[in-house]
Amino acid sequence: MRVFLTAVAAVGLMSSAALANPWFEQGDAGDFPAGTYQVTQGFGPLTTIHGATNSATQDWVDSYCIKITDVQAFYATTNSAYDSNAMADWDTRLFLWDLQGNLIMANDDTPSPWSSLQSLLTDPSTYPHVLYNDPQYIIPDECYILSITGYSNDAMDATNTAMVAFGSDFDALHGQAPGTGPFSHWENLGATGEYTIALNGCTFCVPAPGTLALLGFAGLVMRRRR
Ligand SMILES: [Ca+2]
Ligand SMILES: [Ca+2]
Ligand SMILES: [Ca+2]
Repeated sequence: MRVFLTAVAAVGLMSSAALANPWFEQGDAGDFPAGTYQVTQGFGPLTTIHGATNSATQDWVDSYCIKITDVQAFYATTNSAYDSNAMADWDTRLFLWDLQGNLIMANDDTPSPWSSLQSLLTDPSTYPHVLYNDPQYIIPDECYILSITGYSNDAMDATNTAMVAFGSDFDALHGQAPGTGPFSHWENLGATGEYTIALNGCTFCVPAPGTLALLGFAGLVMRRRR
């Protein structure tokens, strides 16, 4: 009986973990591409990323590796009106990159009806304006880099030209502006603060070893029960 209860407890733990799995910034996440990015580790849906940027420590950007599992359902937002799990009381920007540093999409401010200075990356049909974006670029079950920074920090090419023309429409979903070169560095200025990015259609970049051990343990216990 004790073995059976242990198995039930282990499965119950996995179920609750699958419902909502946060990632908490470990130390300071790198800024990509000049620094590294932080590799999220865990099991099940990745639903929130909690962290902070801080101008006092020159921490202008935090970048995380995530895996997008459901392209249609995918979103990342700091706007609590869009997802009540999101949090940021400052003017955020979100960027999504592939691992080679090619820009997938970027947004500064959430469009109507959730209008706010916080940001939203999701299906292009959500936006009244999509500028230079190719929504076919996300490949299911591939890893991408999600960067959070603040207005008016820009991603720059090697000639110090902003890769995204946010000023042409802050509420739009943007791709890379025509005529700009590959991602080189950040401008490194602007708003910073604490944040919770709410996510959907994502999982962790790599499965956490501890979680795999738990799965193995549960399987062992259930086999012994038979
Ligand atoms: Ca940070
Ligand atoms: Ca950082
Ligand atoms: Ca903004």
